[in-house]
Amino acid sequence: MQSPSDIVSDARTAFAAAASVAELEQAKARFLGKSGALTELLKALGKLSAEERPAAGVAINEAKGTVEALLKDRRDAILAADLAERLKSESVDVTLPGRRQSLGGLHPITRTQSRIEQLFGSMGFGVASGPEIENDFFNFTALRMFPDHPSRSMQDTFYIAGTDRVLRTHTSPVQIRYMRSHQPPIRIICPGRVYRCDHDATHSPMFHQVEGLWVEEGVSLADLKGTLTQFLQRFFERDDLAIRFRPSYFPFVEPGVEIDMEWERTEKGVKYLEIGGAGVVHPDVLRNGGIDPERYSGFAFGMGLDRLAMLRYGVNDLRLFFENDLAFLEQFR
Ligand code: 2NM
Repeated sequence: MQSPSDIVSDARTAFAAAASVAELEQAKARFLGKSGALTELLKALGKLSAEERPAAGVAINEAKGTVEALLKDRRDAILAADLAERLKSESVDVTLPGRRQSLGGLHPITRTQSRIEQLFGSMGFGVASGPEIENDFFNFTALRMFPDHPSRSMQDTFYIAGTDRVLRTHTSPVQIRYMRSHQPPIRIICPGRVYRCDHDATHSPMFHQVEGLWVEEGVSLADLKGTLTQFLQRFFERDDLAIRFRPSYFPFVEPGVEIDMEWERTEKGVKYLEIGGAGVVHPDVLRNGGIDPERYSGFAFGMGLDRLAMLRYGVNDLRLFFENDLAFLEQFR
């Protein structure tokens, strides 16, 4: 059996060799555990004579105290080293430059739509929306666009083969749907995506329209001109912007007009640019919307939302809006 001082010396060596708290616990068991060296010595005390026992007991207890102190010192040292290591590896260099957050922004078409909704909203118009995949009735027939109408041709419209479904070619079907679920007074605009087979600098197969509808007793072409003049002058922020109506034909209105706005003012006069169409809603169209044309009348109009955005922002190619090139879009943030 080892002497208490040999055990202390062994423990000192073993604890110093332990590299982790787990290894230290294993080393501790060899000396202080149930069958550890010091425990065995204590058990053997009973075999000593009465004279030898007190001195041996004191020596063993002193050795036990020393081993426990060595153990605590080593555990503290290992924990301190672990902490220092973690502080080193997990430290943050606060002098490094930060990561930049890039700010998103609304698409110019979205901004234009919001501005249009806000301006018409201030004149009492609500916003209505409806499906982009329409059926023949709502997109064409209800609007008096009969089977031989040219805009129904395969060259103009995206049909869904084997069905009567079409990608809506205008937002007028929203207005038909709205009339069928609401009675006058009706005052709405319908902004949204529409689809036509067309693609060049000024046409995209998907583009945006804003249509409007006001149905109430006594609504006339004069109300139409007042409303659109107000809207365009406020949209372009020019109180003197000239607006002109030219007689035109659309199957869903009678009479119908093209809406022109001032483009250039020279000595010779005003040059105009066409920006939409409008008219007094045809009695048959009101009837298709479930509204009595003997009692009510109304006007409707349609404008290209993308065209309005191009004019307002000075963009000369419509396709730029749909390419999603950030170098272009970032200019509108
Ligand atoms: C236009 C021109 C003229 C129009 C008509 C209707 C409806 F559904 F009320 F009959 N919505 N939009 C209309 C009238 C649209 O766009 C060039």
